[in-house]
Amino acid sequence: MIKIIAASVLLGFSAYSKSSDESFCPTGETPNPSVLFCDSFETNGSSASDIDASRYYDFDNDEGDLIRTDAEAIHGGHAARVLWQAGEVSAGAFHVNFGRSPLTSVIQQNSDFREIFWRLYLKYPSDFEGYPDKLSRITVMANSNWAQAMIGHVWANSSRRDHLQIDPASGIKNNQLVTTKWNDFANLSWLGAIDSDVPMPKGEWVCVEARVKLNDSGTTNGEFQLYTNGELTASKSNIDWVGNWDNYALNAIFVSNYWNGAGSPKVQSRYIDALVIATQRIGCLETRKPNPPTDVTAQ
Ligand SMILES: [Ca+2]
Ligand SMILES: [Ca+2]
Repeated sequence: MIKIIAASVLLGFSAYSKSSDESFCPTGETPNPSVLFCDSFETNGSSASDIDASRYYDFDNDEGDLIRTDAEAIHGGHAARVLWQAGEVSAGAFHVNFGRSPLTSVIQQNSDFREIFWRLYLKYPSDFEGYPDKLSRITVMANSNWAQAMIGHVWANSSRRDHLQIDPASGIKNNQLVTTKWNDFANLSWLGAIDSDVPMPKGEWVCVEARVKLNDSGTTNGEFQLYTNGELTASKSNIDWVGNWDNYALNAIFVSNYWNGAGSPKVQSRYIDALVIATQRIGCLETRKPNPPTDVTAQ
């Protein structure tokens, strides 16, 4: 009897301490094979305020400003805090590789993914001034020099900054890779941005999910969608992401905190939580589900 109790306590403790990611995550209690990666910032690096950089291929902690905080969270008790000083442009970034890649990939490194969903929660405090440009992107890393075969940007419209937009770009021309390095703007083709239908609110957590499906070889049936709090808010179809080039497929996601031009107008922070990368629609946390209507009168 004592042994049974001890065993069940250990099991319970083990399951609890393994991870505090969402249950469908690879380290969650009931992993879903469609989920490739999660970080709810519930585990830390060498100190409690260090983000667990070992989860990432590349992690720029903004000289110690991009940290794990318990001041805000939509899932669990912690989130990532991004801190801009006045005039600061770059406030850190992190980057996950997955699938087959010319770079180091530790997540299903033998698989080519042609359709990926990624979701994060973003919060601007109500007194946040302005909007930074960058948020996240998916890309195909095409060689060891970080040439990109395509990029699916999720970032702010530079002239309507409270609106995120999906902004697809291709590094393929005549079925050949023409980019030679990271952000090789001289050789990228811009395929036409679409703004989100809704402005980005402040003072609350917002569920931001995007989907990219590469075109089938030699056709123009690529897709790019943005969902805000679970609703489709931008969509683009008939995208020729990569022609019939197929040396690699979708294999990296970046979260970037970058403010073009003069940088942030003041010292301020935004928060990021509950990042998930999957091959199927992820959706939002239960806490984001709208309450049932209370003003309905039975007829
Ligand atoms: Ca969290
Ligand atoms: Ca900073």
